[in-house]
Amino acid sequence: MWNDTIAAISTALSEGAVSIIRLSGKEAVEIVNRLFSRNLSSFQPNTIHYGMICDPRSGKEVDEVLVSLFKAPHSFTGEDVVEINSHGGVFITRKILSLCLGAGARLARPGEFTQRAFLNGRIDLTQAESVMEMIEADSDQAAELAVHGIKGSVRRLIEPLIEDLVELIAHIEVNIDYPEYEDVEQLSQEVVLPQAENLKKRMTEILRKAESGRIMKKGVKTVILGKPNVGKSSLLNALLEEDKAIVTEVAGTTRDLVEGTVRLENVTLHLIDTAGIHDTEDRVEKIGIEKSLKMLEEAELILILLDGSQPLDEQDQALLRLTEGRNRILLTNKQDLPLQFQQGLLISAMNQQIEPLIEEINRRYQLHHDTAAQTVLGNDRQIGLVQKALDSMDQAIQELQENIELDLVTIDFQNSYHALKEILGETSREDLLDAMFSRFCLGK
Ligand SMILES: Nc1nc2c(ncn2[C@@H]2O[C@H](COP(=O)(O)OP(=O)(O)OP(=O)(O)O)[C@@H](O)[C@H]2O)c(=O)[nH]1
Ligand SMILES: [Mg+2]
Repeated sequence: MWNDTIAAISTALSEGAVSIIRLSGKEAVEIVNRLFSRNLSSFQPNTIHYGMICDPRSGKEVDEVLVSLFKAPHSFTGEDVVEINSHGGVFITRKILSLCLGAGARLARPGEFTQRAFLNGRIDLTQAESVMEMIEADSDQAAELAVHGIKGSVRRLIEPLIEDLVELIAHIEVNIDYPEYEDVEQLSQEVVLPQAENLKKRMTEILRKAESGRIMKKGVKTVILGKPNVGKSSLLNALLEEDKAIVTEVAGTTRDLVEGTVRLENVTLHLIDTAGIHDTEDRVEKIGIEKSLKMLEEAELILILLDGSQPLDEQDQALLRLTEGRNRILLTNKQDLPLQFQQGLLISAMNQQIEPLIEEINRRYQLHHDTAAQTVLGNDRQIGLVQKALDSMDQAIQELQENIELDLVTIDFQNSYHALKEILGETSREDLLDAMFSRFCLGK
């Protein structure tokens, strides 16, 4: 518990119908009592009271307000919380806050209410993160993910894994510490291996869904690649349905990267049109080509454009080799002209005939799109920690297969366990010890 009582304006600082000034801490009630026309101490918790805020120094009435009262531990932060609903002017809201500060409160740091809620055990770390994500949500999907997170969906996902791991680790440790104890089954590598594999499978599945969720949230970095004049900028414009990039019949028109974002049915693409890749002595073009190749490294989807009206040449072949094995779509452009060959899908960028490409992209991301709806893990921190837990589990599995002693393998189980606990913001060994001493009745 903290000794100081914090205060802050909880609503956006702009003109509106109402503003909320929130206080949390031991003295929240006392501080507001110094400003409020009524005595909150005599009221029941979870009640709202009408009255006036007065400046204690001048005695003047400042605003007509509604004050909500919450008592520890049944409040957002787990402490006494008082919320003053004032009229929504910027001046008046600031004035009431400054009166609260003058009466003994300290200005809260950003996120401090949520931090106290976490430190007081009202919410776990994933719920605190979800509060932040809800505030930042910019789509239905992001908001839905956040609201489930606030209600503890990440805990419900991770906790069963933690429990099974605790059980396993405790069992191994009891075997090691009390080899003579007969009531507890003596574990062997063969018995433990399937359990470890089962845990690995569950973690992998969680990560697979999270990856889909991440792709859906962030969009896909998509690079349009091809030699000069094949129609890359025309394709960008067709996808964006606007004339964003300059198109001319001159080879080497695009010298720098041109970007745009398009939302298709199943995925959002962050498109990058690049300088046509070929050998050139032109200094500006050369820099553009270097940028194109750099973008290629980071690309998550590559659209390779070929000019169907010209024979496939060595430059095209070089690009095909360069992108071998990547997530790419081959496109033969200028299908309106007599075709010399066809590779991949036929389109005409100039005439906006790109349906086959759009269909293919939607098809490719269909699964991610559907899976994303089941995603629970919201952010990179959580995903990184599940990955860490999985890496340790992989290590453990490898050791089990090599028949390494369980007292060594268990170190990897513990690492895996700690990573999962960290997701929830808990790092103590306490529940491991609890499990050891309570689940196994050792009579000691
Ligand atoms: N007939 C036909 N011409 C096209 C098509 N797509 C693009 N073009 C033409 O091809 C020429 C080059 O198009 P751009 O889109 O500038 O090609 P680019 O690949 O961006 O070229 P650089 O930026 O120079 O690398 C222009 O004259 C376009 O009008 C198409 O589908 N059919
Ligand atoms: Mg171009």
